[in-house]
Amino acid sequence: MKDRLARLGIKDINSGISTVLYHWNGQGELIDSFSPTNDSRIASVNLGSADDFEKILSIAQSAFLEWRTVPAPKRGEIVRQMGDSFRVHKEDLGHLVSYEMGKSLQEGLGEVQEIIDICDFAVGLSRQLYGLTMHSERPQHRMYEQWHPLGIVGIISAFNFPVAVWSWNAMLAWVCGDVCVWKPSEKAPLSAIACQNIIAKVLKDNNVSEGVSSLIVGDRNIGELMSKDARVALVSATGSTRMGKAVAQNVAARLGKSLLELGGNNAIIVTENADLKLAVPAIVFGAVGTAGQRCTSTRRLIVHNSLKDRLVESLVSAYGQMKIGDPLNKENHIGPLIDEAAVEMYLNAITSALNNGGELKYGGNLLTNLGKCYVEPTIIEVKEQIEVVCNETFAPILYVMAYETLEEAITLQNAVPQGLSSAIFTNNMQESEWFLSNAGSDCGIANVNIGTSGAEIGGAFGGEKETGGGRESGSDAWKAYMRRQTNTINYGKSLPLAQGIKFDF
Ligand code: UN1
Repeated sequence: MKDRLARLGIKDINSGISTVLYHWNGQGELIDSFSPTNDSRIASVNLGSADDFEKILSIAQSAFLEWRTVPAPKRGEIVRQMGDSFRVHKEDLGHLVSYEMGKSLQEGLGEVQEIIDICDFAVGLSRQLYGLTMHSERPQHRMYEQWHPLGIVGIISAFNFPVAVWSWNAMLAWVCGDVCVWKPSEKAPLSAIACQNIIAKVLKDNNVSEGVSSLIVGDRNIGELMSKDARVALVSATGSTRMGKAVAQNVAARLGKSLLELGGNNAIIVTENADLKLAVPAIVFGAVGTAGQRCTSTRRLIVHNSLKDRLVESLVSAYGQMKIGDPLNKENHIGPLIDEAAVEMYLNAITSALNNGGELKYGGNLLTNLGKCYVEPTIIEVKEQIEVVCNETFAPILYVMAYETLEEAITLQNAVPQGLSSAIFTNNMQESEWFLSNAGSDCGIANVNIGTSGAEIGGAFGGEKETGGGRESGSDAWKAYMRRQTNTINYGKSLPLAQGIKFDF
């Protein structure tokens, strides 16, 4: 891993790695980045301080003045080079993500692939930042709209996707002409530093100011500074609902823009018309993938009464075949949770479910022989949607509930505060159309015969209610990173006023 870190520009791992830009070292305290895979310290990093934040913001501000004037397709060309560089570093960065965060190597590499894909998407987008034209009601007038860059985009990212979700924001923001200040999770700072190193080299090779991409590793104080600072035009935050509410309130108090991608509590409905050969692997992948630490992880299974016992039996048998252990070993499907605090939340949730009528069907134990953060994926059957089921616990716990009518199933699916992802397994067209209709799922993502996780970058990603309402990544999510300007041009010799108003002077 040392060689990989060195190739990603992460050296001096004992003396403290600078976590702000390259002119100075972070002035905040030194923190350690631990690998949950084997409980060992990987490196120490200097947190950025409030002073560092101030310096970064002024560099970002001046970088923006130049960057916004670079034609969008030329900005796209630089993002294209970034994508190429991520291709070169895919193996090393994928390994680091897996080692620092604990997800399986395949998932670590998959995350880097998402960066590469969003780069490609952004390159095409750089020639498609379209505005509409409208017909003016006034003669010899032309009316159209155009999209301009916003300014500084602050990105707050979470530990579970330490690099991909940043890239969804940053790559779009850059082709849109914005500059980015990134505060990654303190639980995975090295993956972020590696990305910043890759980006910085591409910017330098193109003589672009490094202020286009700034990184500051910091705690919630830096997040608070960012959300309260009127120079940060857009704060895009991914993480817990609690964090998102704090960010949203600070940003709203100054009437800034925020884009929130917060908690999910995603359900799969399995109807009596489902093909279980599709449903079982989708449920297993959704519930145990990334050890249940995706925003889109499947946390609830709502299954028709007639199938419940059979499905639970199949799941228990599939869970029994899952290999848990060092995520860097390709044989293993499930790695550890991020830290001991996460393990505690896993245990608390299970205790709460069992104390409130839940019945343990699989798992529930710590795997201390593997390390401090390894847990068994767990299945708990509940009779009704008790409180713990309505909360998002970032752990591989699947709650199973039975239903009788589809109406009941959809009501259960929607009866949680979060609204990110959802799925139905059915081969019945009426059931799937109902689920996708305005009276169906209330989530930002609704799938048929596909699980809740594993969203592609081409679609707009995000959800409703406590998930925060923001949309990132594909489709027209780019509009959140730009400001719309409506332009009316009079090429005539008179000044007809709108709404037929006339002055008689
Ligand atoms: C997240 O967990 O924050 O849907 C993002 C997925 C991923 C994105 C998850 N592509 O699984």
